Amino acid sequence: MQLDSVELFHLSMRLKAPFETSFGVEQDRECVILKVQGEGLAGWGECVAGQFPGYSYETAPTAWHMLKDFYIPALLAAPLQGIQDFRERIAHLRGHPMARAGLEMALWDLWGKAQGKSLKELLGGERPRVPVGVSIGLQDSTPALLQTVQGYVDSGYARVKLKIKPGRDLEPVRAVRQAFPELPLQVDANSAYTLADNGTFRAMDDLDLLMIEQPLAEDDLLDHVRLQAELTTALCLDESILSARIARQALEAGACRIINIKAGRVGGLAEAVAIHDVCRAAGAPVWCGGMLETGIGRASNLALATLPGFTLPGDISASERYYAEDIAEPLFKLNPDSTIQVPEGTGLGVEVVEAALQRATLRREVMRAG
Ligand code: OSB
Ligand code: MG
Repeated sequence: MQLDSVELFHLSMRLKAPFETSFGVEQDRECVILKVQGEGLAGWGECVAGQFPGYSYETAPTAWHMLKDFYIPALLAAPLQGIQDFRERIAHLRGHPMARAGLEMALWDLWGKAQGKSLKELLGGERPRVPVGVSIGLQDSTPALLQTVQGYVDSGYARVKLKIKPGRDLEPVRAVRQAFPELPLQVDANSAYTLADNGTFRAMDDLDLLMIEQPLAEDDLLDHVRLQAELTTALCLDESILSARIARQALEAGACRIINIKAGRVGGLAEAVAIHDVCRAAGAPVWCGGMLETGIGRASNLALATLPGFTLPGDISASERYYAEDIAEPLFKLNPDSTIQVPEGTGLGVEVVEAALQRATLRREVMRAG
């Protein structure tokens, strides 16, 4: 396929409510949107690197640099033979998974449109809709948290994830468990603890949680093995799982029993599928994580979550949970059974609303082939 151009958009979008995690508060979410054009078609991708390096070392500006100076020139250097061709061309470039994943997503969208296939079909997905939950940021008080949880339960979310950090863990999580005894509930620490905090997690063992997500540091598989051995609750790794190889090693070592898959974190949808396959072979359940995506990244997450190993609800909430104005249509709505419909159209199956995209754009640049 002959490619003509790649366009980059650095976006800032106001969240409906600030999203607080153990690494900081986000009110205006940044990302880089990519538009790849060729043979009369356009493919869109979303790079989930944000404003500051809290979740990972990447930021929208570091991703912009990697895309502009390395990944896009490599892509535009020759006609595209397929996704694997692109992956091979950039394989010698180290790191920056979110940057490469954003561009790869645009190629999947473009490839799907060229082949007349949906991303779900291209990835080998099966289901027409996927079970979802909601991820709730740290709240200012326990009463505020209870009210927020009630609001999401009332709007139909059948699984809730609570963010925790040291000093804001046992008390609020216990309160939610007490108020919602039957609610499928899990927590996410975003790497904020050390093994010295094992007492906190042992106490959580009594709260009937689905899982405890990423309690310890990203580069600390060994202490996760130790912590998992002390708990009956399953650990789930997010930040630590950067490739299919690490996923295999984490499961083999017993560092976790569940894996959160995010295409951005692992360098793209192809690697995400490879992680899914590793986990499926090992009998470990996976679910699709989220990075507060726009409709573009949300469509990609939904397609990924149709693969058969995604047996747990994803952090893929309805569009209205995030932004007053999204940049893609149609908006994703929550069904009464806490599922979301997966787009049927070719590629990602969404249309970008160019006026909304423009309103959110901080800077924009076009790179052309040859
Ligand atoms: O750790 O899963 C996480 C958002 C930003 C960065 C990291 C995480 C999250 C979420 C939000 O939990 C999930 C969503 O997109 O709704
Ligand atoms: Mg997480």
